[in-house]
Amino acid sequence: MPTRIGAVAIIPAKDEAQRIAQTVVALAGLDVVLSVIVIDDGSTDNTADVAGASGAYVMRHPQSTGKAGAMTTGVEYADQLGYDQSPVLFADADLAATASALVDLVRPVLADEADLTIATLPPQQSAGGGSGRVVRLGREGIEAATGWTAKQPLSGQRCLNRAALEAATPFAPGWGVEVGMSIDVLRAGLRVVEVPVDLQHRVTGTDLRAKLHRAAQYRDVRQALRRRADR
Ligand SMILES: Nc1nc2c(ncn2[C@@H]2O[C@H](COP(=O)(O)OP(=O)(O)O)[C@@H](O)[C@H]2O)c(=O)[nH]1
Ligand SMILES: [Mg+2]
Repeated sequence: MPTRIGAVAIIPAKDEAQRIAQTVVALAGLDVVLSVIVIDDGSTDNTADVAGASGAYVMRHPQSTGKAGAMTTGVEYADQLGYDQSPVLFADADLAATASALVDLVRPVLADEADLTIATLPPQQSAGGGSGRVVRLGREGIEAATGWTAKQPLSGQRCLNRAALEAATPFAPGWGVEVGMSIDVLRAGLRVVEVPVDLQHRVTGTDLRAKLHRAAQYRDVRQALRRRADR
């Protein structure tokens, strides 16, 4: 059982061997992080080994189950480790050393000033290639469902207390998890707060892989919204 007050960090990761070590070490070094869990979701590189060697608890899916699937496994693993009452911090694997800034996301939840905090990122050092189509879909969908306008509706950097986690599960599949989570937690009447956090991640470019990523995001966000329509 945890003796300190803090959150358990959960990182869904696929093919992140280049960055996962720095991300794990940055999070593990925070006073407000009790433990770091990495769910390797069917990587074809050695993400799992690197994460384990960096001090994380690691669980590996032999096949990819999507981001939400990895997050669900992460929560189950946290519960098994005895963190079943602790807030949860979800962090993307590609934040590298900047992940240490996530302390700013955890503090308001520990202080009971918010039930769900969501990091908004500053302008990124490398330019992105997206048109913002998925961002708009997510923002407008959350707004239609709840009246709340998200600055960065797709941000995966989120800290939830147990009331918010209860409201947010089961997660919307795949890349719909963030938009579904915001709607479900708001509809439960809980406090959702966006917090600017000084983070840098790998910006998705304009190549075919990036376009496929955005297409998959669009499909999953739309599905999350459809399943929450008229409720
Ligand atoms: N579980 C799971 N996670 C993934 C998959 N693809 C990417 N990720 C992770 O999801 C997070 C966000 O992915 P990223 O490529 O940074 O997306 P972006 O920030 O939206 O451009 C990172 O931690 C990735 O390692 C996948 O197929 N399954
Ligand atoms: Mg990213």
